[in-house]
Amino acid sequence: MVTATEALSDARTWLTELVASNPELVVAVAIGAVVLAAGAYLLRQFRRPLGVRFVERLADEEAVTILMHPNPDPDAMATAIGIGALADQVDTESTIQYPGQIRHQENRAFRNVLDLDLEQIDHVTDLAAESVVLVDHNEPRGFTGSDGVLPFAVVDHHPGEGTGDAFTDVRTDYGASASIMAEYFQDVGGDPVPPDKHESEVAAEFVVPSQIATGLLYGILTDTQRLTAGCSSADFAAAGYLYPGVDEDLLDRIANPQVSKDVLEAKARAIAARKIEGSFAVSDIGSVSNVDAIPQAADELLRLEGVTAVVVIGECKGTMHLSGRSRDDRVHMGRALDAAVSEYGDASAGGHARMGGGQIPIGEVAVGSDGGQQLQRSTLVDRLFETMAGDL
Ligand SMILES: [Mn+2]
Repeated sequence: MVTATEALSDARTWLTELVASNPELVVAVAIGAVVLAAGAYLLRQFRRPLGVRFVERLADEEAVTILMHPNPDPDAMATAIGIGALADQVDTESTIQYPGQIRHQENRAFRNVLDLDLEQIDHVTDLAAESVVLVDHNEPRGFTGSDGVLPFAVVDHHPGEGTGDAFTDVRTDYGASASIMAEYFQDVGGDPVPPDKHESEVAAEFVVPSQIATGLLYGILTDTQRLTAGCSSADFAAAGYLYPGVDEDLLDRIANPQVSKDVLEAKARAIAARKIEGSFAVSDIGSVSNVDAIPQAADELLRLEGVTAVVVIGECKGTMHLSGRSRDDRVHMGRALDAAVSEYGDASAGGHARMGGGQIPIGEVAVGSDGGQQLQRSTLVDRLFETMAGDL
């Protein structure tokens, strides 16, 4: 009979002899084991939801700047406060900052109703923390020194080359950054807090405060034209997830802000003064006190039945502002505006196919670059019709 001890000792001797005669086999086995372990680790890392990875990165930082794009809209603001709430829940300090201005009534209402603490910046030295989380855009812009900023993280849904040093999540198939943000909460097992409950009444480790859930839902709604355009099923899923936390009274106040007299007057003048040629409309509304009223008047005019492309011209502080909209495949609005103002020396215009804008210093319109000949505003209107029709 062979005892267990003898069997073990035999096996040892066999193994020792094997190793002694084949040292390369041992090395191969060792390398194989290391590769397997590393592979398993990477696979596990890769499989973890992005929200979990993002929150881990966030928790490693002492303080972050959450940076929105110039003139932030509700989607940018909602995503920023979402990240702020996550940072708060992992004890990371955060400051939300933005270049430009918050002027449009919809954006002001969003900020005021939700009582948001947002800081305006002009220069790179204004950034509150070294680690910058970019939201709703992927390359810093709109302030002095923005070129030199290497973001720590990027959370966005716009196409672009921008990346974050530690974390990049750009989902161009999503209608809103707020949808990505909602998914992060979901990834870490967060629960939306119903508006009639206190955060402490929700047992989850992470919570979506009602104010944040409401803001995120509105961010999704505005960036997708109320879930009718440019959205994916992920945006619907995000809205569904947030819904139990949404405060309908707050949502109503954000979604239906009072409109200023200036804006309504500009819209009324745009309708009354419109000139129509075919399916194109151009309207010169004269002087306005609020430049933001001009694009809103253009949006309104485009709703008119039978109209497929519009340009509204308004004057403010010595400058003519042009705002164009097109839902006509024949009209590339950015190019049409660019061609229309090319005559005027200091003018600039451009934009996308569906949306464009331009500015002309008033002096340029009165005295054209063609040797002092007076260029009337009616000439500009004619040129706009011609460039929209592709005749110039
Ligand atoms: Mn957006």
